Amino acid sequence: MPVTELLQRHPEIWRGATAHPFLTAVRDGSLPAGAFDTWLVQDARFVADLLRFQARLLARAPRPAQAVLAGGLVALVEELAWFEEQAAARGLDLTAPALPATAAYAELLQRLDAAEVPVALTALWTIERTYLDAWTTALPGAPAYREFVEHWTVPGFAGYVAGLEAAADAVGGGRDAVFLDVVAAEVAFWDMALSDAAVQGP
Ligand code: HMH
Repeated sequence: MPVTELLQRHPEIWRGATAHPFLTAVRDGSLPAGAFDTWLVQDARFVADLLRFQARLLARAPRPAQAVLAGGLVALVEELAWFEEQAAARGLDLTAPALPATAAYAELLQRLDAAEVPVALTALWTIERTYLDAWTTALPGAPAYREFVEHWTVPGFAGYVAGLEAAADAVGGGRDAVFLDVVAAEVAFWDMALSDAAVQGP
């Protein structure tokens, strides 16, 4: 099954991850700065976890998938530097501990090291396609958050997601179970940012 068929098979679950209240609040500007900051700090951790997962996946990926995975790794390293700049500009501490949803997502990625390549590639495509569609929902984004909305909606990122789709399809990806696991982790991640009382204060 082509991986994009998963989106049609699970439309409501997909909507939950890509039209989440976090994103509509990024669009209309009603998102509290504390919720955004929580997301930013936790997402920087997630990207570091993703970089490790993807590096290990590259090491065992078939030849045709290597170029897109390697290109993605370089982009993730640049993204980490970008997160560091954004955090510094906002006065955020990137060494803050992982919140439960971030830790659970890291555990999912670690479990996927033991999954066969088609499953792991389906997971990676789902991870990135979620962000492409989610931030597209937030377009054009309130001025305070616009740079972030643009980051994950530029043509280059859409092209990367298309490359991952081709790589997953070439090895017979399109597995429901891992798709659902990743989408659930994405919903939990947005939920975490909205509900982090410690950052939002009283
Ligand atoms: C939680 N999912 C999450 N963070 C990200 N940065 C992406 C996906 C895309 O890399």
